[in-house]
Amino acid sequence: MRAVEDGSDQAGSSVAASAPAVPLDALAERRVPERARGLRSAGSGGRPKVVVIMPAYNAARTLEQTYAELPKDVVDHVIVVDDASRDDTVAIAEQLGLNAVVHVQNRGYGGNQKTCYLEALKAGADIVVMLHPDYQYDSTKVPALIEPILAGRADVVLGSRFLGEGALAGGMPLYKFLANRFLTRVENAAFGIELSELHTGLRAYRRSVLEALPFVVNSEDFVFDSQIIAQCVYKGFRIDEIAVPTRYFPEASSVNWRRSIVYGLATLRVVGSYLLNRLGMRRDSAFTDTLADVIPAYHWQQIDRARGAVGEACVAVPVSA
Ligand SMILES: Nc1nc2c(ncn2[C@@H]2O[C@H](COP(=O)(O)OP(=O)(O)O)[C@@H](O)[C@H]2O)c(=O)[nH]1
Ligand SMILES: [Mg+2]
Repeated sequence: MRAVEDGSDQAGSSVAASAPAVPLDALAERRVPERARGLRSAGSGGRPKVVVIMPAYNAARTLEQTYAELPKDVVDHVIVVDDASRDDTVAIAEQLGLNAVVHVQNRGYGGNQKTCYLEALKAGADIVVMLHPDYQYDSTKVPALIEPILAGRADVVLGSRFLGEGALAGGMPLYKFLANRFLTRVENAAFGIELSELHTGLRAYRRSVLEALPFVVNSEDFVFDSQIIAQCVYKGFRIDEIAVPTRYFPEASSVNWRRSIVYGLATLRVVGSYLLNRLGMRRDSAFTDTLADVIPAYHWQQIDRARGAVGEACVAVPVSA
């Protein structure tokens, strides 16, 4: 277990001291993935390394069950980031033998994901799967979730609660159902995509997607999820989806209607900002920067070195927005 103060990994200074220096012009380079390319072997058994990250907050009662159902044969590593929970989330993670990173202060769901992705990249992930540890999503679907990335057909895959059996059947409250449908429709129209759900807590990202996005400048709150989708679309990454059953029960949902409204309005603002940037009326660095542009060289070196050891190739080419 390690403690981090601000989402930035404080551990491993001795490792960094021995790290090879990265040329400054390489840091400034815009890194864009060679999308059509498949992934090189890196995980166990000669396949890409799959790292599951769980942004946890008061997940003690559901973490074990969520982890138990994860197909271990396709998952190489699990990282739990605890956002200063008030329950035994960290103790449970340790009992399960999971790599736990613990914030010293509560930062919020977006802040939690920032730590999750930085840790996963430093751990050498080729594919990063975000899974909420609240047992809401069927984690047995992870192999199907990563398949489009492995096959080279997609860069991001979302586990949709609106395909298949449907979210209402799984117990999603009607107001969340309607709000989700409305927001997804607005986003689809603005982004020029056709997906059934953009607000899911089960997602898979190709490594190079996370490297290409300045996600650490995003919100510390729930709207992080909408921002990262808008950034993916802006940079031309291909987003696919699969059906994932959902389960609603008290521990699986802490977001009440008031926070949902804040989230909805913030998402509409993200859509507006995307459109202004797309139409050339504004130029926000949140859409144009890469991860290397916004994090200290200390952290980028660790990420860069982890990819150099295992990951897919990145080539310096103009962004196709
Ligand atoms: N870091 C952090 N995570 C939170 C907070 N509140 C909820 N979460 C996490 O955010 C995720 C989504 O929240 P949840 O209440 O399940 O939303 P819903 O299922 O969409 O209604 C869950 O994994 C929670 O653990 C918070 O204040 N901080
Ligand atoms: Mg939930």
